[in-house]
Amino acid sequence: MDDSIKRSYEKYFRLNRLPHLWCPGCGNGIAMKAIVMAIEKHPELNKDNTVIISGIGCSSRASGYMDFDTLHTAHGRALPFATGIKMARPDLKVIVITGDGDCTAIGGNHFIHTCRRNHDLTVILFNNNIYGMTGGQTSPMTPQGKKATTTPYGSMAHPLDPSALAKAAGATYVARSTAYHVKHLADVIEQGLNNHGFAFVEAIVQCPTSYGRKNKMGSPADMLAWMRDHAVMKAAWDKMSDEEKTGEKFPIGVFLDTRAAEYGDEYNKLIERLGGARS
Ligand SMILES: Cc1ncc(C[n+]2csc(CCOP(=O)(O)OP(=O)(O)O)c2C)c(N)n1
Repeated sequence: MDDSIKRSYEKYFRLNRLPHLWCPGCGNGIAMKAIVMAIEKHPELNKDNTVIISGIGCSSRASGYMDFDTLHTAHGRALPFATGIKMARPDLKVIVITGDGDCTAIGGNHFIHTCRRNHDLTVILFNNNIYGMTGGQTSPMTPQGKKATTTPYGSMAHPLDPSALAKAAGATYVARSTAYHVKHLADVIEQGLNNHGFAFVEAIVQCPTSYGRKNKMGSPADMLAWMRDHAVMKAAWDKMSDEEKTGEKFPIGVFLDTRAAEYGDEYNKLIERLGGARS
């Protein structure tokens, strides 16, 4: 292969599983690449000490393409699997890839309580605002007024903000970025990997097929331009008035970066106090 077109991240992918099943122009590949960019920059992480766990959905197919130890689990249940792996093998870095339906609908209760216990996990939610895999039904994160197959006149409900929920529930690192802001997305994922506790990153990705087409958002490039034009860095967002915050603008950046007792550490302390040894 010509050196100029050699791809530097190939070692992280199962090339025999490609091409992927995502639609042309889907943003999931961008978010998946941002994860390996963050892993590549991390001095201690490699394919042998990093586990990637996903639920079910288009986004969750990423674990099948990534050449790590991976688990493609059940819909909404990636976090219980990840918790089990982390408790059994605290030496491993456990990354979870999930979708907006997977994480906040069927998996919503697991999400709340895994945040609450502050398990040392890095969760990346690929938010395409819709149930992509099953044909475009409304998810809890579909914005009000946007169309889906189950809300042909526009969703009536207020969308769930998983960053606010993660903060309230007890996560210790919370950030958001988009498929347009690739470098920023990789950076916040990297920071999440460095957090000792529950790290949550929302990656906004375009679904041109099920979401964009229904809502007349144009081509995949148009959807990326929409992210560029509507995302506001948190520092600027914090200075905006309430009137300026109305409409479709949304903040990106780090919303929380703190420390709190991590569940596995507390478990170890208990074992020590009781005079036992953790296997
Ligand atoms: C227990 C269970 N219920 C429902 C389904 C059907 N199902 C598969 S993927 C999915 C929604 C996926 O949406 P999301 O998590 O937003 O991921 P996306 O496909 O958009 O990446 C549903 C409802 C399932 N596989 N298992």
